[in-house]
Amino acid sequence: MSELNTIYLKDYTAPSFLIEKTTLTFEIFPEYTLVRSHILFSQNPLRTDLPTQLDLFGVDLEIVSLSIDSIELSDKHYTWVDEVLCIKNVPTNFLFEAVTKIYPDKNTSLEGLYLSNGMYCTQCEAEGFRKITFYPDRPDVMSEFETRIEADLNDYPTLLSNGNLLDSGELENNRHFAVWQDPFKKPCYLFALVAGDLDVKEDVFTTVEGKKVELKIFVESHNMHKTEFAMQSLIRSMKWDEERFGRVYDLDLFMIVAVDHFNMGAMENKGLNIFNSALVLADEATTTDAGFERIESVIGHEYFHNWSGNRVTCRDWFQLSLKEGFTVFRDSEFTADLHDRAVKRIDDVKLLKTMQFAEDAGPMAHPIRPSSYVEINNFYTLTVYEKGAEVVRMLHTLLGETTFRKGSDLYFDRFDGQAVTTEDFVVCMQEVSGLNLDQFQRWYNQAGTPIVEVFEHFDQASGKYTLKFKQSCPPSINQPEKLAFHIPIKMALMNKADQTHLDLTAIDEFDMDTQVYHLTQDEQMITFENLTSKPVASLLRDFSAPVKLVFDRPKVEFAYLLANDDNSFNQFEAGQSLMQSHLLEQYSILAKGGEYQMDSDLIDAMQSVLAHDELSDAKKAAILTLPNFSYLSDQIDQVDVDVLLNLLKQCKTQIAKALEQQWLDNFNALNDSVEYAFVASQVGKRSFKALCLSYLSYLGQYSGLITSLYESASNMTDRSLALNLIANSNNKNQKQAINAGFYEKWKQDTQMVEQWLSIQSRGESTSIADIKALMQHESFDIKTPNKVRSVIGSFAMGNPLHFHAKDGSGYEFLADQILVLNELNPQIASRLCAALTHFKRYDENRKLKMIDQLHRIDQCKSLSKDVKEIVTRSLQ
Ligand code: 0A1
Ligand code: ZN
Repeated sequence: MSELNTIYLKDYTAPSFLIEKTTLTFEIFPEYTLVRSHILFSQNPLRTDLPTQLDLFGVDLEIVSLSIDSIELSDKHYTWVDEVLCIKNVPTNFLFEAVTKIYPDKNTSLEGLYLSNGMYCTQCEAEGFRKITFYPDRPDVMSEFETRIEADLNDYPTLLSNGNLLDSGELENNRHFAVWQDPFKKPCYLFALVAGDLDVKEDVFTTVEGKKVELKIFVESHNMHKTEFAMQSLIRSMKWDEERFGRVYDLDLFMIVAVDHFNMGAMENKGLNIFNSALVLADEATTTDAGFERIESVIGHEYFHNWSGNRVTCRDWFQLSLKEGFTVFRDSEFTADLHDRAVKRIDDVKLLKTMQFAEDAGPMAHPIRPSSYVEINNFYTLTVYEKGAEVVRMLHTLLGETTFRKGSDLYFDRFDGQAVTTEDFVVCMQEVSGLNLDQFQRWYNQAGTPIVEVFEHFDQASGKYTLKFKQSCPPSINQPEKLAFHIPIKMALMNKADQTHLDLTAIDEFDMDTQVYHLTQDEQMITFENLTSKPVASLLRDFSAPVKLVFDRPKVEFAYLLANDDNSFNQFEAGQSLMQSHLLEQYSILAKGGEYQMDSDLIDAMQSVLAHDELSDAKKAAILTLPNFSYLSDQIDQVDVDVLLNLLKQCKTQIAKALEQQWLDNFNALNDSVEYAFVASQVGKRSFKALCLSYLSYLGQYSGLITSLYESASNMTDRSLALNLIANSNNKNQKQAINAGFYEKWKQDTQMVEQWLSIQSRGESTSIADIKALMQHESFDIKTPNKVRSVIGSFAMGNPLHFHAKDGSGYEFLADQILVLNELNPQIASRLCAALTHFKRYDENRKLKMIDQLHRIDQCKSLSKDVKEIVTRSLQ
């Protein structure tokens, strides 16, 4: 990566200057925005070298004037090279002022200040503030902010920023102003500003301390009817954080603004969260169950950041998982407490195993605390977020809820108002528990998914049972060797005769309180004596560590655990293991030209799940779903895409046939007409119903059932299920008619159009030509990330049949789009590259074609550092 400037964690130095206060004025005019900054700097007392050089970041700014202590600087007094404005010989304490001009209407990167449907809004994390004004744009420089906004009264009646409204009023020329003050010190990545013509949904939350907090959700007026769910989600989040984490809200006001143009899901700016509209706006007619759950969890996630991220923030961007891993853990617990804990765990682990494990095995593998980066935006990854949350979850598993809560209280108390590191977090957990977590820290510094191999042996004659664990971790880029991890293995040994658990009290390294076995060595062994029969081991319960468990055991044991394990998650895992071993066996047969053959034991096991009277509908749906294409391709060396897709199709068809009557009976029984509600029992029913119909759809004769579900659907979950199945079908005319009808009915609703585009792009019968046609549709816009994700992203990640077309046309198409987006929005372009970087997984022909496209992208002269970093790492 020679041409790229790499930033290293080891080079961290404390800032030279700190800030007492930042005062900003934004004068918004149609052609440009004038930003006046007034910043009080003082030398950092921690810097014993007494620095006199001020380094500020600035990108795409037009300088009108710069001054220090009211003395104007000419260009002789500073240099401005590669984003850094450098002023030499500054005093110890001084006032820095800058007037800069920016052009939000030309800002397609959606970082800094930009326009979305005529509304001004900001996105500053990670390094967007430097596109607003010159500033020490790093999270360990924290300041109070006072912000004045001036704009036209008619076009921008709503003027918002962080904190509390201090003043507002009218100005000449039909303009007006508002002044906001945020009393909490914060880094500039948490700064936000909004100016627009918005309606507001209001409510009040009374904290446990009796303080009334005003809650406001700002949206374009035509979206007001879609704000109630977000408001109730916010109220639930505030209450939950008080009860479960003892965290109380601190300002008098909490605001959310919905914007249509947003690179990510949402942003936790202090007191003024900005959300991608798709993650706030909801109602029964347009939002699926999955959509409601997502919105509730993201509202929670951003709200929880008020403590885990804002009150206690990150020292530098290498520590990103400090706030993100912890906050994802918190939002996941929120969902689990409110809904179905087992199903939430299953969903989270599925995401981890299908997507994060692939990241950990690919060219972008990095520890949850990376040691270097070129573009920090490339590190908002599944590893930092989801694996980061798993690492926090392991601490929770090791400590137990009560001690973990003590650790979290200590962390918030000790570091309130500071910018800290992941070590600071772990040390709090260590102090409250007395556990030595030195080895545990390796989870923060070593990339890759550890493999835990298990070997068991039972000797009937002596009644001796041994269980041996062996851990290893494959090499990653820059980390050829890994040291042993501290792996919590939650376990039980089940006595087959009466389904009781063996008493594990006497086992070394086993903690009875948490039911956790501590695996810390490369190899460890457990021995039991005096057993009359071989126990059935239920290992890694609740997926207690993000590892690959390899345990070659008889299939009958999986079937036993599927029927009897009292750990819901492991019951699910047993089912998945049975399906996976069948599919992998059949894959090798098909790959050698053989014929597919269904395994009757698998059908029996599925049948018993269907007949199980203690399993909820949601659990049945989860257990009976086959591992997906993406997960399976990771288990196969150089997968032949055609063989795997063909295998999945045949297997699903056989399952559909063998259990046809059950799918049909269950579908009919579940397809009732109760009034829609987003509650766990109904959500479970609908997900099981969806699975039944999906299997039936493989039999061909059920298209009538699918269309009638589409026509009679009273909610978006059913409607989108039917639409998905129709998108897979080859009946072109019917498909076209339904799609056209859908669009006509819903074209005014942005979220519906986005879902409609995405469903079509994932459809098995949607070719590249169809995708190109969708991009010509009036609803598509390449400058809107949601539309890009709906069409191009869904195609690349969710339409393997056509994306992996043998002639490479899918890859070429994606590379074309990446090159266009590279100029408009590098963040989005770089995210799309991921689909090309896993070429090592695929057969030789596809692999070479993907590499060709990566080279083609690499040749672009104006490649952004976002895309360059990904492409360079992949081709290394
Ligand atoms: N902190 C936000 C995620 C976020 C990150 C970067 C963004 O723009 C580049 C926007 C949002 C979260 O975790 O929700
Ligand atoms: Zn977050």
